[in-house]
Parts: sequence; C-alpha cells; structure tokens
Amino acid sequence: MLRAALLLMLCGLLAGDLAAPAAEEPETVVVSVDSTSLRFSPSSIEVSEGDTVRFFWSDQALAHNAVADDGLFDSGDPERTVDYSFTFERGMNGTYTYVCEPHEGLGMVGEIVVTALPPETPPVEPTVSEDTPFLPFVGLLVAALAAVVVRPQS
Ligand SMILES: [Cu+2]
Repeated sequence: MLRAALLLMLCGLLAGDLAAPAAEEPETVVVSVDSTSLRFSPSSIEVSEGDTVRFFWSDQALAHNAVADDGLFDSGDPERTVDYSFTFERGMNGTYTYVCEPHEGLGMVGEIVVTALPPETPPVEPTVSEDTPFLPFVGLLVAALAAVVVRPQS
C-alpha cells in the first residue's frame, strides 16, 4: 500500500511538471474599518490587475465611504454598512489613493498599489511530437516504478 501511494504521488508530481503553468486566479482583497473607526484596515494594499478590492464594513459607529482621489471608484454616500467592490482591469496598474470623505481630515485615507500582469500569451495547444524526448523518458520512469511496486514483498 505504501509503495502504491508513493507511486501515485510521483505520478502526480510528474503530471504537475508537465502541465502548463496555471494562470493566476483573480483575487478579492477586503478593505474594512479598524477599531478606531477612523482608519481603513488595511490602509495600504497591493493587488494585481484583475483583482477586486471589496470595501466592506457593517454596523459601524460612524458612516464611511471610499472615494478615489482621481474619481476612478466611489462607494457612494457615507454609510455605516457598505459592501462595494471595484475590479482593477488589465492595464490599470498604478498607485491609487482614496479617502473616506467625512474623515479625510482625520487621516482616514488609503492606498492601493496595482501591479501589472505579465503580457498575455495565446493559449498553446498541447502537442505530442515525435521529437519530444521527455515523454518517453517519463513512460520509462513510470514503468520502472511500477516494476518496483509489483515486486513481491519479502
Ligand atoms: Cu470614515
């Protein structure tokens, strides 16, 4: 059983190596309000193009909003409960500053650094060509491992 498990693990690793690198999944980063009620939390974040920033707070003592200095995003009127998301699309890399309008003078400001994605590459059809030396090698390796596994235990 142990050998079979090891073989499965090895096959998994080999398959992982052969697979094309997975595209980075878009993420959502939540910005809330900290316990002082006068600061975004976290006040500075770094995301990638394609990621979403979600301004989310509920039942706060004070009403807040999040408005980009350049007008790119705006959660609307200050509210004690806000759930507003903004997605930074490809090409929108840069540094964005924003404020809570009622509390900007008290330092309730934030920063979002958006990093660029690597250039898009067209999807490549996986092909098995006869001059690919690696695939037969993997076959041999798996066969050798299988031989070890099926050998009767002494
Ligand atoms: Cu505020």
